[in-house]
Amino acid sequence: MKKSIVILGAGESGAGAALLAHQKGYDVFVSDSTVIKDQYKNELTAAGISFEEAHHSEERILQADEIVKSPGIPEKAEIMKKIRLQQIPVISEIEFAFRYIGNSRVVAITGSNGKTTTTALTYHICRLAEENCAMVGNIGYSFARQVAEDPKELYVAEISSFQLDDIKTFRPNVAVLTNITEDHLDRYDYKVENYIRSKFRIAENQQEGDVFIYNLDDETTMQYLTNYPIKSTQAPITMSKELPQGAYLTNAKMHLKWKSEEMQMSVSDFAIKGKHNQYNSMAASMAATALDIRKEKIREALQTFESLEHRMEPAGMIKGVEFINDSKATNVNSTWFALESMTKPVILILGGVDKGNDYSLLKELVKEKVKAIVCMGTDNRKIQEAFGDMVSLMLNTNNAQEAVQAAFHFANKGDVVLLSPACASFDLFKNYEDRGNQFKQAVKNL
Ligand code: UMA
Ligand code: ADP
Repeated sequence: MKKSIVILGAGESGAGAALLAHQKGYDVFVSDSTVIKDQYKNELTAAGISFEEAHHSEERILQADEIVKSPGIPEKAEIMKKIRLQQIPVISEIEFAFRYIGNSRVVAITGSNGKTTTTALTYHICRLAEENCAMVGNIGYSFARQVAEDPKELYVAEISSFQLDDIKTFRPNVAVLTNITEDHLDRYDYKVENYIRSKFRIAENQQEGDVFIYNLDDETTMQYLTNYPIKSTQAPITMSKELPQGAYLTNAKMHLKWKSEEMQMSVSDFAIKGKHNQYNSMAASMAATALDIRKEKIREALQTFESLEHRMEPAGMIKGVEFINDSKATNVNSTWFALESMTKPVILILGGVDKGNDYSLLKELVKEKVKAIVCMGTDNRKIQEAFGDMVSLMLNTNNAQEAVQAAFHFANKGDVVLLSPACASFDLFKNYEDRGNQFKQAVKNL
């Protein structure tokens, strides 16, 4: 008899998993608690996959041999509680995709910040080196869909903690942990240890011949590293000392050392700027080196990589006031790096959905660099409490147009208006892209 699999959630992840499961001969049923987007519904219909929408029919779901859970579904969802009670095996979509990759290799990149940039840069290097590769995962394109529709010899995968939560055998040849700072605590019972454990699972199934890249300068990573048994070869990155093996940066020069290979490159040749991007460039170069990609290719790729939309993206200059769109900064740490890289007085647009933020981490930089804060969210109390006594100019707004106009009003020639909200966007916007786009449009409207 065919093994029956239920896919929970019919977004990008669920639709991809359904296509792969169907192709591999499972008896597939897809269930989504809300109305499924047309794009995915059409795909499922065309493939002849049965599905339901706007509710989860418990009886049918609880008969499954195995469940593939979409990453956005929390454990506290009623249906998940019942599935756990019945002890039905649950896996994530990346685990399911991994089952069918054959001999292909995987570079998996996780961390609280810098995942997308490091993934896109690693992929850029791999493509330039003419690897047969694809970029998948949290970046927006389902790993399972790629495996079903266009399998490759190498997958460069951005992996979120949600996706790691239900892995069993997922074993990347190269794993990257960019850094760990508090994020998504709402999904981890507000216990940072749970979130940290989930991040370290990226290396859980690795073996000796695999490579684990992590940031020696990241306090949390270093504090917890020895708590987890890691069998793979470690390749740290750092800006604080020289290393016999790994990547380090001293006197504005990156050094890569791996086996008998050595490479040096001036950071002024990196296409993407800022200290955080130097870390991302080191991590991506180290990952490429671990894949045996030639240093000439790495060098060329680092020089030609274009920065990504909504991440410290230049959004215009009006009457000498510069505008920067860092809408992707959805937690305090990423806003810290954005502020750290500022060299002009800043009008900061902050706010949105707070995921348990500790704003005290920003206080020193705010005191030093920020002359006004424009709050853009439905509930701005925490921001006002945190910075009210150090920034005299503060204003509440509840849309991008108002926020940009207020920020421009506060700004003088030579200042910079920085949208780096430290919060998720769902109170006022569809997602961070929508927030960034509305910000850019509002700048154009000035
Ligand atoms: N749903 C149910 N039952 C529930 C709750 C939700 O059926 O109880 C349904 C929803 O109605 C919806 C579907 O589940 O139709 C959505 O699933 P999802 O939220 O997992 O979203 P996908 O479209 O499958 O996208 C997911 C990732 N989303 C999340 O982790 C929230 C995407 O990352 C990823 O690109 C995609 O898989 C492919 O791998 C997005 C993201 O926001 C970009 N990630 C977070 C982040 O980066 O901070 C982790
Ligand atoms: P992620 O995919 O993990 O959210 P991104 O590469 O999209 O990360 O970057 C999101 C934001 O985080 C950027 O706009 C930038 O402000 C900040 N950021 C990027 N890389 C790092 C890093 N290595 N350390 C800290 N912050 C970073």
